[in-house]
Amino acid sequence: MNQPNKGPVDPKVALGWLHTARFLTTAPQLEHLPALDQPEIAFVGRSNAGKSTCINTLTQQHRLAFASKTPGRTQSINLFALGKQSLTDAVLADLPGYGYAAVPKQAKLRWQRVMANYLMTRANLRAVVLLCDPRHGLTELDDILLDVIRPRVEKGLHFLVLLTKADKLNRSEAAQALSIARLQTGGGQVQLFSALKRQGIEEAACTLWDWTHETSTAAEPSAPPADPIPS
Ligand SMILES: Nc1nc2c(ncn2[C@@H]2O[C@H](COP(=O)(O)OP(=O)(O)OP(=O)(O)O)[C@@H](O)[C@H]2O)c(=O)[nH]1
Ligand SMILES: [Mg+2]
Repeated sequence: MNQPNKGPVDPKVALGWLHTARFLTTAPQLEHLPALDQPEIAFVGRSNAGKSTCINTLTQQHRLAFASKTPGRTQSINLFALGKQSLTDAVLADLPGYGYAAVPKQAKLRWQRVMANYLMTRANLRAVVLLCDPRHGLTELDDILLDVIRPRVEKGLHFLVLLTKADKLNRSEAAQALSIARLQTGGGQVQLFSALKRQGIEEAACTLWDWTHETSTAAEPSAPPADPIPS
């Protein structure tokens, strides 16, 4: 997949690259995650927002990530390797969702600490994709997440909000959801996405490709100095 770093990437190239995704590892705790050199893209968001479905849609694989009607399906950090012929050039991370009411308080707090630590300290983290069901909008927990990553975004961490399940919105609701999310993220990159109607897939695929195939002159987000929160 040697695409020169000039001009926008052909969506077919980006989708072909994403289709190479394969399971790498799963880790219930941060310390179980392998240290990797390849750029990593984390999919985060409230429980049931559609993170796992989004990964399956972008990689054009039905059962790569576990998706389910039952919120809280993803319980560990799952990593998927990308790149042709087993030459990994990027990694996708599917994270458990937050905000699921039925989870006991202690487990919620534990997971919030694990995720905050992951987002603050994961050295190879290149980008964060925040998935948000626009019928609920960005919630308080999403705002906390935005606060956690803000210092790294200022240092070059890429960030995209995907408004999922866009098939459930009519045209004017979609336009309104887009402008609200843009306001809430301070003019950040936001787009609509629907796994069901296959909307926004090429756009998102090209963004992911661009993030991980930057020219060497592009600013590389450096590992942050942040100390982990004690668990
Ligand atoms: N209508 C519609 N439903 C979707 C879409 N994407 C996901 N869903 C549904 O939303 C539910 C949750 O999807 P998941 O992908 O498991 O959500 P998740 O964010 O990974 O959830 P957790 O792992 O619990 O955090 C499933 O029933 C999906 O079929 C979409 O684009 N449109
Ligand atoms: Mg999931």
